[in-house]
Amino acid sequence: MLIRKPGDLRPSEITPRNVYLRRRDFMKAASALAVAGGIAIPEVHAQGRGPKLAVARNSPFSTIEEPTPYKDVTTYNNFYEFGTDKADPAKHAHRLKTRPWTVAVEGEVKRPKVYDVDELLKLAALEERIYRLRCVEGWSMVIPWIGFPLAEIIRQVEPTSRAKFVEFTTLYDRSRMPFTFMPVLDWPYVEGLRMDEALHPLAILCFGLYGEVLPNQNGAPVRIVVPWKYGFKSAKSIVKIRFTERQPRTSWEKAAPQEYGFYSNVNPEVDHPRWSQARERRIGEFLKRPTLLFNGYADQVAGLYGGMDLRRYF
Ligand SMILES: Nc1nc2c(c(=O)[nH]1)N[C@H]1C(S)=C(S)[C@@H](COP(=O)(O)O)O[C@H]1N2
Ligand SMILES: [Mo]
Repeated sequence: MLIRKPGDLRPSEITPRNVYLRRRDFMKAASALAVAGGIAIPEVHAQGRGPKLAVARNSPFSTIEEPTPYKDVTTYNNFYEFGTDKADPAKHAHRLKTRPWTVAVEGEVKRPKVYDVDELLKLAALEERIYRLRCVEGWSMVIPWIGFPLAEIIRQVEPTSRAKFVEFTTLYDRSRMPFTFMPVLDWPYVEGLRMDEALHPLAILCFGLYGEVLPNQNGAPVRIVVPWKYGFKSAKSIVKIRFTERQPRTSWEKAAPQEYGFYSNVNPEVDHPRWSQARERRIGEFLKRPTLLFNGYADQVAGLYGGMDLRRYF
């Protein structure tokens, strides 16, 4: 087994897709051998079901960690509009209608625009980014996302000098989202980033995973992925992107301000008031592993928070 030292994403860990593919071939060969020898090794990259999404280029930002199996990525989800159980989104999200779909980009910008999602999809070259996603509840996954930097769309709409934050509003459709009848959160689900966070090259607008369009339960047709923050910052099924002068009030902050801060950077040293954040369980693994500062992306993002007290701005 490959034992890795916990640490930051090092240049040696930045794997071009050809290496990832070679590793995949190796795994295939290994499982074929194992089958020949009578030992069953589960297919690492199970086939999905969605339409394919072509990836234009390799990303230098991918981790070489083994991706979590497709089945787990698409059946163990948080998407409270479809229920609070991990299995609920996969059961109920087929009710979401993802076309036609528009995303309004507005607020403190010189060129506000309502984008059709298919137009948005073509705005920049799609890349595969294999990122860790770490949920505040203590589990984590490694997912081959498909998207492009959020910065690409920010550039297009030309934010004014007053734009200090970006607010993401997600779909609120009572007729298709059965759990929005329950006051679990103040719907619609709203998340936010500071402008420099949104402009960071690791933050992506995401349309797919595992080479296919996003399954509904993972936030179709468009979501964000912000890999150094707890999973809830990665808002799904986005309908509005608004640039603001004031820090947006997010759904989770409204629900429990002492538990969920605006920043919510993954930080093993800052506990959630009800549990420790020091360790996490990678889905599919038995033993817990230490959680890394900024989810392992400290080399790239720590500079955004220079001089900030991360216990206060949690
Ligand atoms: N609209 C919306 N977005 C959401 C959520 C949600 O409940 N509603 N859950 C968040 C949480 S808590 C996590 S951990 C991630 C999970 O993403 P995944 O199911 O694709 O792994 O989505 C985030 N985005
Ligand atoms: Mo989460």
